[in-house]
Amino acid sequence: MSGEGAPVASVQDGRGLRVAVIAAQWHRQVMDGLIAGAQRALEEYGVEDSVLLRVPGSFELPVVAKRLATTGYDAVVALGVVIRGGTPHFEYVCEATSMGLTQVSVDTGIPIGFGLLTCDDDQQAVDRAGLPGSKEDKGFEAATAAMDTALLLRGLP
Ligand code: DLZ
Repeated sequence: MSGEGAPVASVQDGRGLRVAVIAAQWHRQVMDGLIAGAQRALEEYGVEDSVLLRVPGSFELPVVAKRLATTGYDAVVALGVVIRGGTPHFEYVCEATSMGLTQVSVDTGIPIGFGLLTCDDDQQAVDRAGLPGSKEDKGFEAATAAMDTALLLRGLP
């Protein structure tokens, strides 16, 4: 189910990790797929300490990510779906969210898995949602990226 060029995942031992998953509430079916993919990744890594929080929309992901990243979580997984509409709103939400998450991650040193789908239409989102028939599983990918990075950082001075 991974896209071409996606890294070959190898399951690591994430038992000591505290992981927070934050998920926006727009586009419910696709979000359900992303959340399920992220939770499956946490299960495969054996994560025993995790939380799932819902935020109103993708724009709210960075501020909640910052709180979690500064209160003891080792990794945050940010999930959202933004579908292009007829106004420039899409660009504003996508840019603000991705810049905000980058800033939080770099400023705090806590990895944030980037599970924000920015799509032209519903089909592109479904294709990436890890649902039956989807081509990719971006929730799973974002979670494994965050956990792999947290484990990597643990081994660095
Ligand atoms: C307002 C809005 C719109 C039009 N579209 C989306 C979307 O496709 N995906 C998403 O996650 N959120 C959307 N939002 C909500 C904004 O992210 C935000 O929650 C509101 O502007 C309130 O701050």
